[in-house]
Amino acid sequence: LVDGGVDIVLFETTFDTLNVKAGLEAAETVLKEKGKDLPIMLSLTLSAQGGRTFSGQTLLAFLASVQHTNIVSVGLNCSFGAADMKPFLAELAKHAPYYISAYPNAGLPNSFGSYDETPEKMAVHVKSFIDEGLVNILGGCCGTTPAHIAKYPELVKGAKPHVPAPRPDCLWLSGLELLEVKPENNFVNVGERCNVAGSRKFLRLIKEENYEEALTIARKQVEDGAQVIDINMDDGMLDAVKEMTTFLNLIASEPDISRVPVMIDSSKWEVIEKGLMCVQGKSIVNSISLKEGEEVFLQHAARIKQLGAATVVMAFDEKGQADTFERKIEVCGRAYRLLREKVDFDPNGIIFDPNVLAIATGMEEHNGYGLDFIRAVEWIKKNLPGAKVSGGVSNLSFSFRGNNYVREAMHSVFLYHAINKGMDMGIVNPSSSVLYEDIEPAFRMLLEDVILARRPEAAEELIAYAQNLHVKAQ
Ligand code: THG
Repeated sequence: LVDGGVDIVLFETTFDTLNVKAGLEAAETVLKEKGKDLPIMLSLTLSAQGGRTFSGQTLLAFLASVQHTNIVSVGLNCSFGAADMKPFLAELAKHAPYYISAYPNAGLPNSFGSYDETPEKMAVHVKSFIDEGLVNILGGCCGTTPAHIAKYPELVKGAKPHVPAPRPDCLWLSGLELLEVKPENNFVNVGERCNVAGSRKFLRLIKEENYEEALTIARKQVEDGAQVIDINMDDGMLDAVKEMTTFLNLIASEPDISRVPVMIDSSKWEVIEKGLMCVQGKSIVNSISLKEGEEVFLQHAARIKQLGAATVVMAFDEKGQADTFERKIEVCGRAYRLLREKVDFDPNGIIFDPNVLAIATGMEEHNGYGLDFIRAVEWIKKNLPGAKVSGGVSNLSFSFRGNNYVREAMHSVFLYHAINKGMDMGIVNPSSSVLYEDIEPAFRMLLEDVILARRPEAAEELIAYAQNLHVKAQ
């Protein structure tokens, strides 16, 4: 098409977002190759009423999925007649930061499958799109004729064109539904249990290829309140690319799970890239870092941007994992500057993970890890505009494995303080039930002493307390 001399590239009657994303990526690649800067238009068709795409997304979830592309317009075609299209067009017009197009059918099909809305009738509906400032570009789809289109010039005379909505200034994620990560919304829970390294049960089910039951783990997390689910298939005995793509494809056909965005968790780049190619929503990559230097880091970031995901950036560089406050802010600050200056990565999609490390392990040098994380959260939120902060909360209590009450209480006290400093999201066990307010005050004080490193003896006291609790429980 480009070689043939088209002026605009239009994706129309689109019904599957993953397909659209692949097409948009192809268009971007070809245009770059040919050195052309043609506008790209995108037009969706919707399934019946309800206003979802055929692949099940709401319009807002769809907008999040294509947010990374440089389309000039988005709109609706086919699906309904103009009258039934209007509420969905209005929703797009309200939220999409693009020009809006509409080319409806001539009404709904009759029992013979043809369309019989007259040019006069259709013009009345189209006029209301124009009068309400919903559109910039108009046309006709099935059943429309030159006589239908000939009505339009009269209608648009003197009309005000639609003004695109501003770009969102928060992080948009999506599965079948939109998830907006912004301060007014609460802390975002990312479910940790679909992780072969973090759940013995999940590992066993994946090894046995019992995907049906593995899906129930994902489903339960969403039921328990997970707003994103982390998926990790990194295990020496598994083909991680195969397991990740299999599981993501299975989730895609379970609407009660794929309602939420996914976080693709792997230390292998290939798993991340192949995983991204399975998801229609706007997902999170977990993770990239400066571990292998700037070149690889930027190459991965550019590819993530092109595939349309947000990304977790671990505080890790060529020297290793950042464990102190100073190291955490050094690495995060450097990564932020690189992402902004070298790849123009959307700052809202940069999610720093300043490393939640185990505390009260018996090693004195670990005692400051909780506080150093919380201080890093505060620094990132103050100094790196737009960036989000996340962390693997259950890491904090690794030395209390088997003692779930103590672990959960530690997590809730830790989160209370970290969220207070601006932590946006965390990888957690969503079925955890210990609330900060319900922890017995003396115990809570001890936990605060440990987590905020207020007294050097506190860690030993917590270890003794936990052992005592454990003995009592037995
Ligand atoms: N940062 C980022 N990603 C991460 C982590 C992080 N991904 C993995 C991990 N850390 C977060 N996920 C988990 C998942 C489970 C546990 C801890 C962290 C966990 N599991 C129980 C255990 O090991 O005791 C499992 C018990 C069982 O088998 O059921 O604690 O920090 N970006």
